[in-house]
Amino acid sequence: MKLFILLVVVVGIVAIAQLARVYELTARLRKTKEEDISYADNRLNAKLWLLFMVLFYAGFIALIVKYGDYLPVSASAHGEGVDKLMDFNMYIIIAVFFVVNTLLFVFASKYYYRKDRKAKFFPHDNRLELFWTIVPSIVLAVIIIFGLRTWNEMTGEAAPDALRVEVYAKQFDWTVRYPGDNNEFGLANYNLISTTNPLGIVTKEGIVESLEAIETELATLKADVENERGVLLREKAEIEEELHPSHGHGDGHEMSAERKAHLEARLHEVESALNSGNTTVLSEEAYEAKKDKISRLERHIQRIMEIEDFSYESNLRAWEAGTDDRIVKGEFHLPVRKEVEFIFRSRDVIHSAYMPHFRAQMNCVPGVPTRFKMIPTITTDSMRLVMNNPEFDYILLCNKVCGAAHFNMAIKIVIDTPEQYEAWLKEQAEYVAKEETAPAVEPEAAESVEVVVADSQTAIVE
Ligand SMILES: [Cu+2]
Repeated sequence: MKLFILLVVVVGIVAIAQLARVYELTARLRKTKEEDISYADNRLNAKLWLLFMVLFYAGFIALIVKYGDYLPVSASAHGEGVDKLMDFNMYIIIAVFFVVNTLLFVFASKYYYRKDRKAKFFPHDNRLELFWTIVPSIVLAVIIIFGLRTWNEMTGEAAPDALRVEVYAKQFDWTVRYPGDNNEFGLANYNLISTTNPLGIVTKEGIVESLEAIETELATLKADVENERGVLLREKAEIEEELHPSHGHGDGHEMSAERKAHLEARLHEVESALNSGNTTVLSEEAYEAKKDKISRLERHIQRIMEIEDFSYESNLRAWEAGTDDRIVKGEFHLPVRKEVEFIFRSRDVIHSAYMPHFRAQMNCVPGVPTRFKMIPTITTDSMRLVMNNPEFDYILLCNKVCGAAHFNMAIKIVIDTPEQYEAWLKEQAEYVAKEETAPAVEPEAAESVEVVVADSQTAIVE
């Protein structure tokens, strides 16, 4: 079938080329120049112009009928406002589209070239200028005011009893955090991000654990660097040279007893390290890389200590707030008809949380939490009935091209009745309790998750 279409297209192009050639030849026979266009030609083109306008409009209307309703009914309270805004804009755009195109085609058709007619010279008209300045200004002002009002409804202050939910983006998945019984999120700090603490929640236990992990790594690295054979041998040679100069210095400068004792002690250390059998042999690059890693880890420790320094007492409450946070992956639930305030964070690059059924989208920016509020109005079960699709699920997608697996960055949203929601929430483990058990990761996803976490850890240490 594809081959057939291709064949038709090729034959068509050949036919048009041949027709053009025939036309050229007949023109030469008739002794007219190619660029001389006859009255009949012009009139034909004028008519075709109108015909094209009709076909163009017919195609446009057909597409609107077929694809105009591309989103299902809005499932959030503000969604109606967004849809109205969208429709209002579309009506204006479509009206302008018809007016402008009709003028374009009809004028081009009506005023085709005729020898006996001269164009009117019409350089300026104040009334016209006023008209096409004032009318668009008013229309744009209305669109902007209407838009701002809808925007403010979505981003305004949430009610004090609103449910707060944190949506955390990273390459390439979503993590959702619920504040727990105190309705207060625990502090988070990127220096504490690890496999067991993907959001970097600050707790005393977490800080101790992170510091221990870094110290262990640091100890291994330091041992490797300190026992490098080549470096030790060089140091030994240097000390020996200083203690027993092979060429007399001749400046009569005597070494102090203190310095001598220090050098001898160090020489002893170096020799016993060399004889210990624990020496390492590293290339210059590997040696430098390890030293580099040591200084990065030391800086990391420094940064973690700074969290602790950061008015420990006043933050103790916030630290404790984190212990009952609930962290979920794969899907998250929200109660119907309850105001939800979303807080968005990102670990690595800009992502965008897009919830098409709720007519909501917000960028997730590293270092800058963003937010908006919404009220879901239709439960997943009801929406399945509305859509006549028992498989239907709400979804939150990444809508910023954020990297190789961007296409796969989605999380299911389940809108529950308040009772279902409470029951679900109870099943979700609290953060500190969860820490003791292995992190819940689906077996088939485990490998990729681990790779991502390892990557981001290096990124953080760097
Ligand atoms: Cu993304």
